[in-house]
Amino acid sequence: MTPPPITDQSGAAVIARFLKARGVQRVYGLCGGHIMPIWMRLDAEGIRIVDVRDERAAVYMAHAEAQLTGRLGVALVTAGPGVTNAMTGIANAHVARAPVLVLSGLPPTAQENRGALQDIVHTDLVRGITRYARTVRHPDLIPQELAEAAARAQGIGGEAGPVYLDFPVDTLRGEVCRAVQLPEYFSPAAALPQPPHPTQVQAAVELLWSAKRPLFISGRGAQGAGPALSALLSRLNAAYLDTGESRGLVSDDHPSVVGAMRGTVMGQADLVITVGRRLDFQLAYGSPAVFGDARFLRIADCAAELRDNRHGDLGMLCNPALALQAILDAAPARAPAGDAAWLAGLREQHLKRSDKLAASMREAPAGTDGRMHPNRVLAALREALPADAVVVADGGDFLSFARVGLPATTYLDPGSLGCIGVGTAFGIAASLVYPERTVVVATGDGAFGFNAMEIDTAVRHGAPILVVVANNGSWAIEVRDQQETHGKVVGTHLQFADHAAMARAFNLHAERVEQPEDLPGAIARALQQMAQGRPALLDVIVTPEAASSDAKSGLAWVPDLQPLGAWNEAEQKWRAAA
Ligand SMILES: Cc1ncc(C[n+]2csc(CCOP(=O)(O)OP(=O)(O)O)c2C)c(N)n1
Repeated sequence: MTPPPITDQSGAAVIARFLKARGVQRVYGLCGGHIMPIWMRLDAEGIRIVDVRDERAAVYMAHAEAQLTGRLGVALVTAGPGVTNAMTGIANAHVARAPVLVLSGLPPTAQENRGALQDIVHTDLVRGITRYARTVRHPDLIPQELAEAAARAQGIGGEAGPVYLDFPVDTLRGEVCRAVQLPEYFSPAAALPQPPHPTQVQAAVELLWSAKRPLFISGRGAQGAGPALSALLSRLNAAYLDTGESRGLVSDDHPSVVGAMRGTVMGQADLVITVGRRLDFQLAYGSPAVFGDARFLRIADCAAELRDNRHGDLGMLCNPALALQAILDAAPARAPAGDAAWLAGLREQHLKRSDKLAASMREAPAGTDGRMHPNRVLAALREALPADAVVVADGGDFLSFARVGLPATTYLDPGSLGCIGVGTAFGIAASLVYPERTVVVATGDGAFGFNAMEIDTAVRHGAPILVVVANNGSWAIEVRDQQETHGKVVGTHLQFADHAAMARAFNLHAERVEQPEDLPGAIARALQQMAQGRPALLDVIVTPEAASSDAKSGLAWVPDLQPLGAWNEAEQKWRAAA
């Protein structure tokens, strides 16, 4: 008996047409019977299927694409283990508030709850980590459910984030009534402009122009606000800190950029302005123990970035780019109130520290084991990479070194879920989104292992990324925590495995590097191969003895009140004093 055909009016065909109409160019997925109708219809519509080796990677890639482009990222995973494998990726997109649509299948309705192959209630599993999670049991509901899911993912009427839909196979094969295929479901939903309220703009102007030491901190929600933010920083003599969520938004050359003085400026500011940024663990939860009696101005388009931990003196629920522009327009003639000498002093120290770091990285000493310092790898990459290279950082200690040591205008990392293992998948998506740019994935050997198999996807899909594995034969940041906190090392050593041999097995250009002087040549050869469209991997042996700032700050041992040791102590004192 042959299965029924997947017609032009089938549920699967309508899903593919919907995605095409919404401008989706790529769907990341791993095949299976329960989603085959959608898979084949995507191909028929000319949507590129990027077939991966683990569903988790498919969602990571959709997430990276969404974060890089601001558009919907789409992953297609099969029923049962396809969905459970995808869940870490969905959780990561949830925490990152990335607009990702995850699609899956289910056994046919007539077999529901009878012990069918891969029969499990997916929506129960993903509900807590999605903005919308539904099973679509009738073909006629498909257009409106897709439109609703896409709108929720993009934060229209709520907070952006992942959404999930699945379809019993008979729904995919069944025909969708033409009458319900309304054009309005297929045309992209217009995001609301969300302008700020004029009264709040005026209040913000008063706050901003009364501050002597204003500090702006940007995050995810600041996308598109770069020009207005840069102009406002100059108008106010304000200091600026970026975060991993918004690297590249303000040029490193801007006199307000003081990233190397993070701790100092957080303690000195008298007004902190968050632009689309949560006051999460990376910002000491906005605690007065760290920020003193600074006032807060929160500007965001969603609740999570508006009043998490601190409501502040003013919270503006609106589009942050529009808010900053409105503030600029409302105060055309005012001289800056910000203390120019304060800012200039911070900037000078920032530049000094940054130069000192760059110089020390080039000469960082080897460990007592004779193996090179991870900063030597980063210094060599700094020399060789073009200015517009996309950097993906991943790992424990190595992520921490790379975050500060490898400047980039476009940057991705595991984010505040601490979701290590995203590196290769994020890199592949970045390379597909920006085929003309160099993409480098700087990863620890532990982090690389999670989705190492995706190097195969990179080769098959012509994503010429450079994966640099900092191979220290361990989960080093955890080793150090065990040594220092518990006096014993257990279950945290890996092999100094030959990742280059593994990569060659999948047809990458690959080399192992053990001496710092061999790095420039190896990187140059890798870049040459990448220019021919071939991904490359460098397996660089580094010492596990180099302690990163994250290791020294106490992040690894998870203090009780604050994420870092010093902040924890400050918080204890502050609470005790009350
Ligand atoms: C999925 C996941 N598992 C475990 C952890 C805990 N963890 C954080 S950093 C780290 C070590 C990473 O090791 P590696 O990538 O080799 O980098 P290194 O510290 O050696 O530079 C671990 C296990 C995590 N954050 N995420």
